[in-house]
Amino acid sequence: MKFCSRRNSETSPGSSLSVKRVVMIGLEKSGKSTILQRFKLGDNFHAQVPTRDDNEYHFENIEYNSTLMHISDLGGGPQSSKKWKDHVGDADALVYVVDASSFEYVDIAREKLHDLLFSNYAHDLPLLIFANKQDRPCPMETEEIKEELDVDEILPLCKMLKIQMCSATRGKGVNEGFNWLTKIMRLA
Ligand SMILES: Nc1nc2c(ncn2[C@@H]2O[C@H](COP(=O)(O)OP(=O)(O)O)[C@@H](O)[C@H]2O)c(=O)[nH]1
Ligand SMILES: [Mg+2]
Repeated sequence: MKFCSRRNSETSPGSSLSVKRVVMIGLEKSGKSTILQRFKLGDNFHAQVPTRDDNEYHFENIEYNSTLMHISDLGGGPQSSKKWKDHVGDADALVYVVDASSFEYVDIAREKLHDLLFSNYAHDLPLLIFANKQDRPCPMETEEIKEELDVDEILPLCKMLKIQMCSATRGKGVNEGFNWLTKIMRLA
């Protein structure tokens, strides 16, 4: 898939829309596609909306808060963290999705996130971390996610960082996260 070449400060012709490129990553099944569908469809979302094969890119243009976001969901299969590095270079912001109900995979989620940020491919970008699946029993909340992902260590590598608890299936927290992101990107 080709990525649009519009950059940071560009505005859409004839409007005051600012155009931003957002890259969404995270382990397979963390809920990336569901978050994107929920954000796109709002209350029209229903859980049966099929999410894409994780080896495929999923790409949406979504206008929100006077910002036209080109959001690419890069997939999260075993090989995908290699391709994350190829695609974050042009990004204006990163969204990292974690399944907050999965204690089993949170170590891998931390490793992949740190690996990407310390690789210098994704330097000094706003980072929104969605702690998804808050509707499931005993999910990790903000403080626990902060510890498990060792957020203090990656904080200096990001322009700004926010952990947003959400449930994509219930529609809680998704808009709040993107609300923060659009505000931060407009300041950048
Ligand atoms: N309980 C619960 N399940 C979710 C939530 N978000 C996604 N899922 C489910 O998790 C599975 C993986 O979601 P998907 O969006 O395909 O993950 P992706 O591989 O990261 O794109 C699907 O069965 C979703 O219905 C959530 O907020 N709560
Ligand atoms: Mg997906």
